Formats: sequence, structure tokens, C-alpha cells
Amino acid sequence: MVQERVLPAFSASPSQISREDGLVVYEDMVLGRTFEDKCAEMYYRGKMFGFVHLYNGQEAVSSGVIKAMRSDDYVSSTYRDHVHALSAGVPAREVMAELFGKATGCSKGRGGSMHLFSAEHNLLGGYAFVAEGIPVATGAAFQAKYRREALGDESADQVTACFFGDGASNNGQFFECLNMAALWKLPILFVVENNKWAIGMAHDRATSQPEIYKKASVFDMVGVEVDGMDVLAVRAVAQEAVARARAGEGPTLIEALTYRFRGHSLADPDELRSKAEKEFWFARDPIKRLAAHLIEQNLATAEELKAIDRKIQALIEDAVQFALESPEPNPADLYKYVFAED
Ligand SMILES: Cc1ncc(C[n+]2csc(CCOP(=O)(O)OP(=O)(O)O)c2C)c(N)n1
Ligand SMILES: [Mg+2]
Repeated sequence: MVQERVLPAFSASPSQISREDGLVVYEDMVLGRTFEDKCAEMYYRGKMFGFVHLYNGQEAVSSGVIKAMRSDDYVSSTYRDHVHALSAGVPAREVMAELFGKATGCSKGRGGSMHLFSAEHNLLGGYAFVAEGIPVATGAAFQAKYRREALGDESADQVTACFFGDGASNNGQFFECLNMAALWKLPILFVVENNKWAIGMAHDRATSQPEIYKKASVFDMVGVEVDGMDVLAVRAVAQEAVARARAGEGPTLIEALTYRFRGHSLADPDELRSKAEKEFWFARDPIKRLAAHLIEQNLATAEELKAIDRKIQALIEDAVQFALESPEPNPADLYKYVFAED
């Protein structure tokens, strides 16, 4: 097993998160996990097709960052996008229906698993091409700054969170966009979810400097590494970065050290990664970790957390029912949504 990069434990004080926020974050992580487990079930039952990439294990990154943002802020994702969409507020019904290719899906059944999109929730999309979302997110951050500074729109203080993987951080767009974002002090968080693998390519074998956050320094940008299995640590780092971005002080590169608990996609038998490596990371399950913290700090009881689990289970069952009963897209509408309509 490759030597794991382990950060000192983040010691969250009770005041680090309120009971209310703690429960919001817990519910969001449980929503992500339960949704993905249901996807696996539906995929193997033949209800969805094509490549489906699940997010199990990485929930602390999505919830820690997006729940530290405002609902009118922007989020851009990758092909591993279901949970980012859910954290951004896209209803589970619309995400599930999209995965079933139904007309009620958030992309009207045209996108599927890798192309979730919601203008209403400022979700700038899932992207099948590695690193494809980075320039789009950079553009979103630019337009907010332009509206505010060039057009004098005081309300344009939105921040963009741009999620991508360790593999994507070796692509050209990453470097080009970091340069522009730093140069123009754009309000953006570049969030690298370093889960150690790009399909079957180990991160340490693919990059000359495995500590991705250090790449920020050459652009004179703030770069931080964070334990991506600790939602409170991720949230603390994200809150600082969001405040900096909103104050006009520019971008941050956040490297969250995390791990996917399943194969690359549901078509991957996941035989490459060692048992020892998987066990090391399974023991750091971010949901169990937050649950233990909330109970330990008397912010919630085990019974309250179980009630949330049951509520989410029912919500996911409802999403599946909705997706099953929804209509297929109408073939007569084939050319609809290709171009903007008046
Ligand atoms: C431009 C491009 N090149 C190659 C691929 C094939 N591909 C799909 S996922 C992937 C690995 C990306 O890994 P990473 O960025 O670490 O994200 P993760 O899957 O770990 O979330 C590759 C190479 C692609 N989709 N797009
Ligand atoms: Mg990866």
C-alpha cells in the first residue's frame, strides 16, 4: 500500500457547529449516501443505463463546501455529480428521474447521470470530460465579478465552487484557469477531491507533485489541504475561502483528501485497490464520524439521527417511485432545449 497522507486530527469544538447546522450537514450527507446506494440497486436492476459514477465516501466534501455557501452561489461538478446536485438543492426526485432518462429529470431526461444541470439551483452541470467544468466555473466566477465591478450590480457577490478530481488536476485547463482566477481575483473555490485514483491510475504515479494544494503557490493563490473525511474540517476551510472570495480577495485551491468507497463506476469490479487501503479509508467514514461528534457534544441524540436516516430513506423511495411513474421524453420534442427559446 502506498504511504497514506494523514493530517493531524481536526479538533472541532462544540461551538464549531451549531446543533441546527450540524443536523443540516448530517442530513445532507445521509441523503447523498442513501441516494447513491439506491442508484446502485436501480442500476443492477436495469433501470438506468450507461456509466454511473457514485460518490460514496466523499460526502464530507460536497456537504462541507456547499452547505457553507448560499443557495444563490454556483456549483460546477464532474461526471460524479449526483451528490453535488443534491447538496446544491436539486430535489432527489429530479435527480433520480434524470438518471432514469425521464422527462421530469433536472436535464429533461437528455443528460443522464453525467450531465445533471439546474439553472434554478445554479448547478452549472456535470461534465463527462475530465476537467471540462473548470473553465465553465471560472467563467461563472468572472461574470459575477464583472456584473459587480463593471456593471455596478451590488447584488452580484455570488461565489462559485468548482469540484474536480486529482486526475483532472493534471489537465491543462486546471493550470490555465488557476492563472486567470488568481490574476483577476475571481470569487471561486477550486475544490480538488483527491481520492487517490483516476480510474485505475494511482495519483502518486501520475503527477510530479502529489500535494496538489501546493500548486496554488505558483499562481500566488492560497492553497489548503484538508481532511476530506471530516466534514467539520472541510466546512471550516470552505467558510474561510467563501469569505475571502466574497470580500473580493480572490480564489482558493482546496485539496480534500478523500476516498471513494466503491469502484470508479458501477461497471468497475474494483479489483485494483488493495484491501488494506480500502480498510484504512472505510474506518474514516465521514458520516459515522459526524454522528459520533454530534452525540458526543450533546448536539443530537442517536434517536434523532436515526429519525433523519428514516426520513431520508422514505424520501429516496419517493424519488424512485416518481422516476418510475414519470413519462419518457416526447420524441416530438427532440429539438427542444437545443437552443435557447424566447
Ligand atoms: C478529457 C478526458 N480524458 C479522459 C477521460 C476518461 N476518464 C474518465 S474518468 C477518468 C479519471 C478521472 O479521475 P479523477 O479526476 O481523479 O476523478 P475521480 O473519478 O477520481 O472522481 C478518466 C481518465 C475523460 N472522461 N475525459
Ligand atoms: Mg480521483
